[in-house]
Amino acid sequence: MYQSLALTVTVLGIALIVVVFLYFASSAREAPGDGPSRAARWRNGIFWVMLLSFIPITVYSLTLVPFPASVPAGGNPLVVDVVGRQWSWSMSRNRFAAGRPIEFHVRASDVNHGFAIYGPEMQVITQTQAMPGYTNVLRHTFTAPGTYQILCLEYCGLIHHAMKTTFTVVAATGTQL
Ligand SMILES: [Cu+2]
Repeated sequence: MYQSLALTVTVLGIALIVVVFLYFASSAREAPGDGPSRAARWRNGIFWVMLLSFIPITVYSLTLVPFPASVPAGGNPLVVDVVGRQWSWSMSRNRFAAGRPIEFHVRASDVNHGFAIYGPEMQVITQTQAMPGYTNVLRHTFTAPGTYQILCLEYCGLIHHAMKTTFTVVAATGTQL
């Protein structure tokens, strides 16, 4: 949902820039008259519209920070160690039960990598950086069984595109995986 929202905002923003550019390009040869030109009045108007609309958007988006952890308080997460290297991932396990909170402890042994989990429909579910000398903790609770993929989101060398692995999420049963 946030991906399509970001896409919509980006496309609308680009369209706005194009419209404004075309307007000023077409009116650039107007003879200067008394007082501010039409272009200047438009520029001032757009400035105030942007300023007054971005202030409430900024205030609203700041109320969402910090984002709540995706593991409910008091949960008992399963810790999974993940190490990225040129050009593979190693995970301490690759089979999880749906509904069980997972805590990925992600690091790298050589250069920076991007640890991204893709769902069965190849959409990014969650991601973090895999860095040498630092462990990032990524919490996620899988709800749907299926085969998930881990791809590298940060160009890290010649065979970056092949840096992937898979893991399986099975339906929750009585026995915890
Ligand atoms: Cu990589």
